[in-house]
Amino acid sequence: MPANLTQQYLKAEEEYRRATTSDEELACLQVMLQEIPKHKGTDHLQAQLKSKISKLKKELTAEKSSGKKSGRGLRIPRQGAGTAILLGGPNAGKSQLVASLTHATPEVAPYPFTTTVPAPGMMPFEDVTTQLIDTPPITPDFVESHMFGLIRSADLALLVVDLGADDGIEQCQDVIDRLSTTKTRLAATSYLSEEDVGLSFTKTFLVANKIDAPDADARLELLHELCDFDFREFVVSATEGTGLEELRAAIYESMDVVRIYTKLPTAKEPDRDRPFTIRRGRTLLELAAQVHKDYAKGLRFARVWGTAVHDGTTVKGDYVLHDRDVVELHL
Ligand SMILES: Nc1nc2c(ncn2[C@@H]2O[C@H](COP(=O)(O)OP(=O)(O)O)[C@@H](O)[C@H]2O)c(=O)[nH]1
Ligand SMILES: [Mg+2]
Repeated sequence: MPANLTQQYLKAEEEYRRATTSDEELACLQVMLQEIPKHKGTDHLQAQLKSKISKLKKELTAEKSSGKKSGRGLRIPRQGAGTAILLGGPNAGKSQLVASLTHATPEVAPYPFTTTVPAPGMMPFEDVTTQLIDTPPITPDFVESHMFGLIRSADLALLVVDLGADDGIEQCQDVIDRLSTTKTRLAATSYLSEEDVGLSFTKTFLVANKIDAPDADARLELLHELCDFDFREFVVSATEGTGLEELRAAIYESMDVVRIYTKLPTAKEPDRDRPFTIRRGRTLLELAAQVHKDYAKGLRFARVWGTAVHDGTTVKGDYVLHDRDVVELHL
């Protein structure tokens, strides 16, 4: 990591990874280029940023003149606190997991390739929801090109291993191997490569599924012997529900957001039903912009009730929000 990267740079980098449109990507890269400290040590990174920007600009111009979107493929709009994408070989239980964790009803079947297109579902946790994306299997010879964009922009990947079949471990290793030949890879935490801004790593949990199946324990032991993953591991049964509540909480925590309840100055109580979620460490100004695009400009101050301040404290735009803050915006 080059020294002295500013907060703005790091924030733009994080948003670049999570961008779901070319316009968003371009805007983030431009901030990164503007914010990067200009010295010898960052020459390489500066050059990379410039070339990415000019490539994206060309793509966008081509898109505009041809009137059709480039081949970036499928984009699924973000919803809820964040996005986790399920990955794995055929029959690992990805669709069953999405069904068990959400109210979605994907097709679950005892034969491979039942899921043909990525499909989102919303997973509730306490009073918020997180988006889960069910996907077709990744195999050594095939992965849909639109999967890469989805994996890069996800906050978390769930790599599902089938403990119910002897080839489950191999199929899981195949997913890692297939991705390791591309610029979209899995890791214990999310980050962009220092040497190559195009090389992106998505935070991953290993989800060992079907622990209820005969010989599943032995396969789990074998998995530990054969693979030296550093992913956090969850052992579950999607059909029986074993381990799912721990997984659900960990998925939500990985989104790294805080919940904010907004309240009108005239109201006695905040809206407790649907909190806003915003990345941990972000400020009041960013919340205002999320509530309404005009609010960030018009914000004068806010009053906050929460754990970090005395009840009703008056704060400015730079106030860092805390989980479960009640915020009254004054415009
Ligand atoms: N025993 C057992 N079977 C499961 C479990 N989860 C999924 N399955 C079965 O595995 C098969 C494939 O599941 P599916 O969700 O379609 O797999 P996908 O291809 O990864 O989406 C189905 O027959 C499921 O009923 C589980 O936890 N335990
Ligand atoms: Mg499926």
